Amino acid sequence: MDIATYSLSVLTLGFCSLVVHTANGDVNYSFPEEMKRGSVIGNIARDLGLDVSSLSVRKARIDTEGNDKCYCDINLTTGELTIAERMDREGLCGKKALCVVKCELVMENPLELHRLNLLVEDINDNSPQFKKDIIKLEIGENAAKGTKFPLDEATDADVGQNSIQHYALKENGHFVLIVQSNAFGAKYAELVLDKELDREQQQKVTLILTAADGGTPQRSGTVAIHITVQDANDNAPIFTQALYEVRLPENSPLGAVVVKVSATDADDGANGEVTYEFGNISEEKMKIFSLDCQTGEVRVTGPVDFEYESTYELRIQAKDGAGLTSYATLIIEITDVNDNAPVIDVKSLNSPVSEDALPGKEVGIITMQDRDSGNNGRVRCYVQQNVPFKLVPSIKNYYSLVTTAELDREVVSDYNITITATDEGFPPLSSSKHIQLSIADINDNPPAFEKQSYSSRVTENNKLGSSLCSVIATDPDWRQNGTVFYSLSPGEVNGQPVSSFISINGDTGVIHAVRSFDYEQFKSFQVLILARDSGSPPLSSNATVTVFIIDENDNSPQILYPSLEANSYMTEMVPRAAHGGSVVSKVVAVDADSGQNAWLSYHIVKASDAGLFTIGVHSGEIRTQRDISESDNMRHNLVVSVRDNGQPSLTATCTMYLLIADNLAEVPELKDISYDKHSSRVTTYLIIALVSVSTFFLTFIIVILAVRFCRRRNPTLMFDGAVAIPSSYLPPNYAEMDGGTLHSAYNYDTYLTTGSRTSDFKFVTSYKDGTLPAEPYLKKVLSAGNVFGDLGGESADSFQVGYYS
Ligand SMILES: *[C@@H]1O[C@H](CO)[C@@H](O)[C@H](O)[C@H]1NC(C)=O
Ligand SMILES: *[C@@H]1O[C@H](CO)[C@@H](O)[C@H](O)[C@H]1NC(C)=O
Ligand SMILES: *[C@@H]1O[C@H](CO)[C@@H](O)[C@H](O)[C@H]1NC(C)=O
Ligand SMILES: *[C@@H]1O[C@H](CO)[C@@H](O)[C@H](O)[C@H]1NC(C)=O
Ligand SMILES: *[C@@H]1O[C@H](CO)[C@@H](O)[C@H](O)[C@H]1NC(C)=O
Ligand SMILES: CC(=O)N[C@H]1CO[C@H](CO)[C@@H](O)[C@@H]1O
Repeated sequence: MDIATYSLSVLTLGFCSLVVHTANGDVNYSFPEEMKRGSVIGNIARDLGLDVSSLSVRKARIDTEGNDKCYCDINLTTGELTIAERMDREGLCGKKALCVVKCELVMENPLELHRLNLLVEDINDNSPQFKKDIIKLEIGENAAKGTKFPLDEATDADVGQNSIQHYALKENGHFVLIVQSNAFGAKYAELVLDKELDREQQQKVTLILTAADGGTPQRSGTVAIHITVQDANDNAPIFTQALYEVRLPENSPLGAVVVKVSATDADDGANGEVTYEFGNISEEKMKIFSLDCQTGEVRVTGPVDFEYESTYELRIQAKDGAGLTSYATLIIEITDVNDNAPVIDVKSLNSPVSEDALPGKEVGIITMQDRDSGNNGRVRCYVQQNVPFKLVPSIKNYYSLVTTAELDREVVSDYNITITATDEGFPPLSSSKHIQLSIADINDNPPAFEKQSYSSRVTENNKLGSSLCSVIATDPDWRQNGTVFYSLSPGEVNGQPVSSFISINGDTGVIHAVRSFDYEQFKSFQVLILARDSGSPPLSSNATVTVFIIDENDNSPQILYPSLEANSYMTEMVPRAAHGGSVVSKVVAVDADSGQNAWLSYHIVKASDAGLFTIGVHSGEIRTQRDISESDNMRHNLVVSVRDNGQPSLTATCTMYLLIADNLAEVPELKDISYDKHSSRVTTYLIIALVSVSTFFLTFIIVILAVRFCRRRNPTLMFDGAVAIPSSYLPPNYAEMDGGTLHSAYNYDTYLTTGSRTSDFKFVTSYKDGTLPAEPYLKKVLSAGNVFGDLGGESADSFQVGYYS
């Protein structure tokens, strides 16, 4: 038989027994669920009053109605009802309050059927349970207090007291729990916001919810509630500093980062995105600084000049995505850099400066300015070396330029003054300025002659207007103060005005002769030349010009003896006893010229007896050549020529008459010697006069010498060795040194150097000497004697008066 057929037969059978048993009554057993297999529920035989031994005979067994599973079994030997299968109340009955499992006891022979009611009692074998492990909630942080959030209920398979009795929430700061029952009586919980959430403080809140049943022991189930706090834009950006203070050196390069400001916003997402911008900034500052709106970096975009603006104050705004803003202040202090060189400014300059300005005179006012500050702006200034100027600090940054020494335009007429100013920055900057200062002239220099004395030689008989020499005086002063004019100092030469001798060209200084000079008249003269500048008042200086006149052979020798007019009267007597070589006479001649021109030589040109007489070439002495014999003629005449040594030479001739006799009585033909009675008489007078003058002169000299001798120990005879020629015959220029070929001018100089002690004396002497006229021979000698007498002995030593012999 298959299962279906069996079931049908049992069902049919059971229906029949159900009816039977209904008549016999039920047996109820109550026991907790989940009893072990084999656990004894009760003794069915005893409860039904059946004989135990008959059970197995009568094939007693437990059946269920229909297909229901049979959870019990019967021990045939003891009659006990045992658990044959685990019985889960929740599985058999679910939420039913009473769980009854029905089965039947069937016995055969006779068929006997007993209904059994098995009442399964609940035990707390199920815990409350939530649907999910985690409950996720999203709550905005701006949710108000008291807001309720329903939660899913928990479930518990147990019933009655063993089902969920209460909920509990783990202690937390924000939420409390209230428990509600729904329409079906199920309990559920609601979260109530007790304290507002702050996302910025706590982004997530985790709660533990516990559901507990009422069984013993109690069972519970938990669930985690994860609450995500959702952001609200409840925070404005906040700067890290309310006030940023930075120092920025001036001239910072473009793009340099000044500072980086930063603000944070606690909000999330767009609400927390901060952008920066300048708050209410002027155009001007805008050009200098830029602000990166994303990074908050402030950069330099324009020229930063401390001297223009030393502090900048900027307001910076930070804004989040939703428009909340906050502000910070940025103060940029610009620090000085030594980028400005000092500036030198000449405020005033007194140029030109007069050269007579005293040291310390202010010639200009100068300012020094440096736009930098502190040490960078502290200026030191100085004037370059080697100019007589310095800077004297005055008020503030004003300086006076003053002279430090006396100025002289003639030495330096223009100054190139360099003023240098240096500041004390690091590195220092400096600048300099050139000032042109010129010095104004003062007529402070007289003209200066090249030489204090000039001399010029001019040959006598010069042409009129011939130039003698030129003088030059220089004057270093400026323009008319230095323009020199020459003039002759008014004076006299030999009683005549200087201007009648020479003239001077006022511009060139060339001196011209105005007349023809005569050496025999004067040998030299001296004039004073003036040089005057054209300043006001003018300054002048002087120099002496000595004009020496050079002799020319313009005078022929002049024979003094024998006189040219001499006749036989002037015959010389030669004693008969005269031996050879004895002097019988002498030709005396002078020459007004000097030097070579006056160097005379004597020659016999014609003689009546050629062998008897000779003449000393230089002395003019006529000597016998041999002893005079009886046979010689009594009368002789010699023609003597006297020649000077000039170029060309000039000559003069005379005739000498010689008579060989011991006395005049012997001369019978004396009367033959023709002569002019008148001239003879004149000659006689002349001789007498000369002799007397000479005698007077000699007496005078002797007196003077005696006086001298009394005063001095070593008197010196002045005319020592002079030939006994009448001194009145001395020619004007005849005073000469030994070796008389010297030129008169040199001669003259010699006198001066040996004889003079002062130049004044020299001047006076030479003037007198040189300008003495030729005629008064005696006077000349006298004055010469006076002069030398004044000079004293030693000068007289070198003085000789004589002629060549
Ligand atoms: C047994 O249980 C049934 C219902 O399940 C009830 O009607 C009957 O009265 C009970 N009998 C006894 C003796 O308790
Ligand atoms: C901006 O600043 C100027 C002066 O600096 C002021 O006059 C002006 O009112 C300010 N504007 C705002 C919007 O603050
Ligand atoms: C002054 O000196 C400066 C620099 O040394 C020079 O350039 C200038 O030519 C000078 N001026 C005169 C007038 O010397
Ligand atoms: C010449 O010097 C005078 C002062 O002695 C002065 O006043 C004048 O200006 C000077 N002349 C020139 C051209 O420098
Ligand atoms: C010539 O110059 C000197 C000084 O050099 C002076 O003493 C004298 O008076 C001047 N003479 C004349 C005439 O100017
Ligand atoms: C089939 C079965 O379980 N029989 C048991 C009945 O009870 C007696 C005594 O308790 C046991 O010995 C049997 O094994």
